Amino acid sequence: MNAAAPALRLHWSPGACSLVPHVALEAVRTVYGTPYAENRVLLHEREHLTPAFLAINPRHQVPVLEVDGAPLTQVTAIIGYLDDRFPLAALLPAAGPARWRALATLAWMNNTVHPHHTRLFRAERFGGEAGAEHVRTVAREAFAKALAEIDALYAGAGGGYLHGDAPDAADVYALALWRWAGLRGLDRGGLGAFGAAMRRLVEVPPVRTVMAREEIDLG
Ligand SMILES: N[C@@H](CCC(=O)N[C@@H](CS)C(=O)NCC(=O)O)C(=O)O
Repeated sequence: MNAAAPALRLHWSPGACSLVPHVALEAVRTVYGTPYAENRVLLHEREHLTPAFLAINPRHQVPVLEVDGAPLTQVTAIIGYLDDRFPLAALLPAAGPARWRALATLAWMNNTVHPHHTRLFRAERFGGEAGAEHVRTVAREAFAKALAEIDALYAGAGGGYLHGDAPDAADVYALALWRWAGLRGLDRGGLGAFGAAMRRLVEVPPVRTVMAREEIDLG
C-alpha cells in the first residue's frame, strides 16, 4: 500500500446517500488529518447529467470518490476502501461478528431499503404513467416495513447504536433513510427508538459538521 496519503475527492449531493461517505471522510480528516476535496452535485438541477459528471460516473449517480484521480462508486465499496485505508477512523467495527453484521446492515440498506425509497420517490420511472400509483403504494409499504425493522434494531440496541456503543457507517445510512421518510411524508411517530438514535447521532461532531455543510436537518 502506498504510504503517502491519497488525494481524495468526493462528489456528493445534499441529503443523498453520499451523506455516508461524506461523514466518513470527515471522520478520516478528524482522526488522520487527511484532507479531502469535494464537489457538490445538485441532482434537482440535473448536474449529474452533465458531460463533466458523466465522464466521472456514466451511471449518473452520487457518491463517487476519486482516489488519486480514479473514480470509485457504490457506498459499500467506498466505505470498505476508506475503512481499509484509515482503520482508526472506526467507520466500521474493527473485528469480529459486529464487523460483518455492520457490513450486512450497510449492504441491506443500500441494496434493498434505499431502492424501496427510490421507487416511492420516482415511481413514474418504474411504473410509467399508467403504473406509477401502484408502484408508489407498494414501495411506500415496503419502505415503511424496512423502517420498522430498523426501529426494532435500535430498540434492541438499548440506547446504543446498531452494532455497539459507537455509531458506524450503517447508522449514518439510517440517518439518510430517516430523513427521506420524513420528506416523503411517512409517519415516523411509531419509530421511537429509531428517532431517539438519530437525535443522538446528529450531535456526533463529524455528522454535525457534514449536515451543516449539506444544509440539511433531521426533517
Ligand atoms: N447503490 C448506489 C446508489 C446510488 C444512488 O442511488 N444515488 C442517487 C442519490 S441517493 C443518485 O445519484 N441518483 C441519481 C440518478 O440515479 O440519476 C450506490 O451505493 O452508490
